[in-house]
Amino acid sequence: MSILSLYTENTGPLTITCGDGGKDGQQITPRGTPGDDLMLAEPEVKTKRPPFFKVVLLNDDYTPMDFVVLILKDVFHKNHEEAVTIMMDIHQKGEGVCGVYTWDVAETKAELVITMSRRSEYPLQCRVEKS
Ligand code: TYC
Repeated sequence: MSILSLYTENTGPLTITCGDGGKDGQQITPRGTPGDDLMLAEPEVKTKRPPFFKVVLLNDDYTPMDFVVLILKDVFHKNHEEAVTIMMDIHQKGEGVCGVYTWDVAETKAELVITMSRRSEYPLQCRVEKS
């Protein structure tokens, strides 16, 4: 049994044991450079995209339009035109998506909407749903 040391591009030195080809206990260091035939195939690394969540604002009869526009600008970083368009969409259709984020960001923005609304004594509601 011999030891063969190889270098992989990303993970650096890699030592594998071989059934033959070298005296027992002898270290074989190939002269290979990354990219040639001596390179070992990298183990397949499975990456997963994080799940995304929509923050949905709901219409009601009491929250002033200006306040919803302010929320859309301050919390969701919309410009004035986008904020007015989204607010009118929610006003007409009953609800609308303000943005899509990872869980922590979506949850924080939804909490901020509720905190700001209650402080101003408006009943504005929002929910977070899987995208
Ligand atoms: N319907 C509200 C009004 O007429 C405005 C409004 C828009 C409220 C969007 C909530 O999410 C909302 N004052």
